[in-house]
Amino acid sequence: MNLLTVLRVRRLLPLLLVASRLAAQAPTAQDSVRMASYEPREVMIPMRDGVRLHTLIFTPKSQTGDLPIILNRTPYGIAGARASFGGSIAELADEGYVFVFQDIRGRFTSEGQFVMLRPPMHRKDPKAIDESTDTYDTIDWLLKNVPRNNGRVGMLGVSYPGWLTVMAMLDPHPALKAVSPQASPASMFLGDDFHHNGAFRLAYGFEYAAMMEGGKELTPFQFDKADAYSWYLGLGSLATVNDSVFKRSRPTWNDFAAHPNFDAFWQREALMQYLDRVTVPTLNVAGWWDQEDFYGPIKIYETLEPHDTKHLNYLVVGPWNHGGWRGRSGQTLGPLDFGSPTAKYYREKIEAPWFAYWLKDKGTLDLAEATTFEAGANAWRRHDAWPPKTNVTSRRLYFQANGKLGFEPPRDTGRVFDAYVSDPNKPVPYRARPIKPTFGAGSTWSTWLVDDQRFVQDRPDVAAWESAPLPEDLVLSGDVVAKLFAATTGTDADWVVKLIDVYPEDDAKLGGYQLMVANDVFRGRFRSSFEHPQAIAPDVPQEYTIDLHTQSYRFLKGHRLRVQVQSTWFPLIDRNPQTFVPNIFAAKDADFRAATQRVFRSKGAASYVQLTVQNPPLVP
Ligand code: PG9
Repeated sequence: MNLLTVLRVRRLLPLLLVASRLAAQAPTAQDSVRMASYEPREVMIPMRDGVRLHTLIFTPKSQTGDLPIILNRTPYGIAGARASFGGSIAELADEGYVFVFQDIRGRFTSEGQFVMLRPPMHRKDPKAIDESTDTYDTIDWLLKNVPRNNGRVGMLGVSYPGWLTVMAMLDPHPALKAVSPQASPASMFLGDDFHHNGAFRLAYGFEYAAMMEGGKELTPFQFDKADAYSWYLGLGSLATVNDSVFKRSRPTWNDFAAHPNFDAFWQREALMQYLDRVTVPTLNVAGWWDQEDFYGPIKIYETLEPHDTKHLNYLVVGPWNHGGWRGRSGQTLGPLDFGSPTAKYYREKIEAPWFAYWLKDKGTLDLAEATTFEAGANAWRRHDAWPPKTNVTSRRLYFQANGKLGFEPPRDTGRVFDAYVSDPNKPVPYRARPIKPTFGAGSTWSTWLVDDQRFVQDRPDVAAWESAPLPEDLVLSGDVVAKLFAATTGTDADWVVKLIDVYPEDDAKLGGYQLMVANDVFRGRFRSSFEHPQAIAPDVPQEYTIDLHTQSYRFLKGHRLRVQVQSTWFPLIDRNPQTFVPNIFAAKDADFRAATQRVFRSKGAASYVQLTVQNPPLVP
């Protein structure tokens, strides 16, 4: 593929790389001036094992004194890096740094072999190479070979580049003085791109492996159907994928199929075990509606926190989708308007001063431990801990009779439940059909989390409970957890829980809109252990705890709260056959069977969503 084609494909990829995010937006005159004010130099930097990595070094044409270096490493290609000066890193570019962009091992024109999320090995084997040692070697080379650097390096990246930033901070080069891992995954089995609570994220996992391991360039998978839902359903059992599509050409797919449980493969990949100290000032960044990696950045912050004796670990969460803070304004997301350009605010008021403080000794650091954007109130909040420890109360939102939802615990006794039939051969779509491909031309994947959930409200295989209109604002500020007492007539089941804000019918813009505020899926076979799945005893109610993560969100007076429960979410999540088989990737078509799901709501078996509510709510 020639360079022009590569650039075109890359422009079409949604939200992958700092540079490609920018390339989608037409540069303003000011952007063009900024882009032209940096001079690129292309080098191959040698690593300790002789492999050379393709790197672009941009220096300001009018550099006057020594400058710090800001490093971005990526698997997505650096050819379009210059465009990022126009927008996604404009505020940093105005501050003045030497910017370095690098293709990691085996990607584009870098030498060596690419390994998906190459596990850190250097602590066990001092001779091993990994992304941590590659970053170390790169920094060492830059300090010696970039004229007029001030000896300090900062690093940032979104998603895979965010994960690479975490790798850099594990055992950092002494010159690494500040890092910002943004939307970095932390565990691909427990909560990020590839699985959530053991449920396989089919569309993302399949299309990502197809694109990343189809050669060095990024080529989105070509569907021969307009509706990806129909295409994925037409595959039947995933056992056919290698024969009919990949022909064993995608190592990452083969790993999915060979490791259906949280075994040594996924355990080695999970970051938490490596985060045993805060080595560098760390600015963790996440988006409330991140469709790819929300578990990761929160988990990384939380895992580092007990080690943060010097107060160097910070958190920022805004009203963004995956990488939305690198988009030009961040005032809107899908139909939502947050009343101010939140992404610009973050870059100007938080990120740029943060790096200038640590890398240039500029200014003072006026950053709260955690800064969150409270959607609904549309205001930034400063916290001295996240989740907040003070002024919050835990409240249970119970599933009640006649589809009602409320804070009063159920009084009914006996076998009281709501039921639906879940058929994996007719799964509930995760968004309105036709569903477009995840990557490539026309993709709308990046905003699916803010889709109106009314499109499934009348389906018989989606159960729902809804509150009366709120008499006053209700502010979530912290953790959200669902507790389900549920039974299936099958021997395995998925449980999807969505917490929804229902706008009043007379809302001028979004009348009746059903906005997801928190959600997740839990694969029932893993209820006792992610390592050792077990069949579910048919018809026996079990208690499921489903982490719906954390939120800072104001349900406004007059809005209603709604909870939806369903057992398929396709093709976001692969189909659970609902018949226990050792490995779902090897299931037979005949294993996929309809089952009746019962969600209990009695005094002794109450199902509810536990909210952390701010008390009293701050004035908006
Ligand atoms: N969410 C993407 C990803 C990160 C790490 C591994 C696989 C995928 C990304 O946007 O980079």
